[in-house]
Amino acid sequence: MMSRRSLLQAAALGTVGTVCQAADPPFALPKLPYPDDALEPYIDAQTMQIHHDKHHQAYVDNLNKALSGEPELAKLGVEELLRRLDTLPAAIRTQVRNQGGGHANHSLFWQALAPASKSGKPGGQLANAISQAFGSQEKLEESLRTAAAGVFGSGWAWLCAGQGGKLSLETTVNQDTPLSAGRQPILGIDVWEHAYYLKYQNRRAEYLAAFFHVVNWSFVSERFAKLSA
Ligand code: MN3
Repeated sequence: MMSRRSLLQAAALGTVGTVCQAADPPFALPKLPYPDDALEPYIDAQTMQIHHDKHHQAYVDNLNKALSGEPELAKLGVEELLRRLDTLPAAIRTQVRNQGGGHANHSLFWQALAPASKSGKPGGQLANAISQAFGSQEKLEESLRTAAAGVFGSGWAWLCAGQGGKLSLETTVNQDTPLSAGRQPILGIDVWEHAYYLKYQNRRAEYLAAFFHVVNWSFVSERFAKLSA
């Protein structure tokens, strides 16, 4: 470790080039785990491109802007910020709720999708929990579709893992997340029109039927197992 004095001397000599380099913003857009067109024909490439590269990027940029004066809070990470939404400074709370919610919700959304050939089935613990809570995978999907179809305006339908590995369904409006209510989402269905309008226009039910062809059940199963451990 250089002393402050020798650091200043080194800087003066031009040997420390990184002293004044601006830090990277705390939040970054995650890469899609598959190509834009991997979910065709169920979710089209153009929708994926705009949804990820434009919409999700905007949530990340706006969250970074909102947290630019709060480096200590930014270090907590987006999920922890959303869990403690009620305790955040009023000046940033709404932006964390909307932009941070958008960032966290979409980060989970991409991971919980996969090309139809790799969609698979719920495994192990999750398969058991589904038959206990819903009777069958078909009934779970039907309940999720019904919940998602019933969201008025923009929002999400969620499958959540609760205490003792219990499953529950819920819906949220805008970019609200179950995290802020102390629950842990393992699969989310985005029912904002930007998620489906190019291909399905007003036919949300068709999008919802297509959605279940491209769920990454091995990801959702692993997430559930980790959270229930
Ligand atoms: Mn979206």
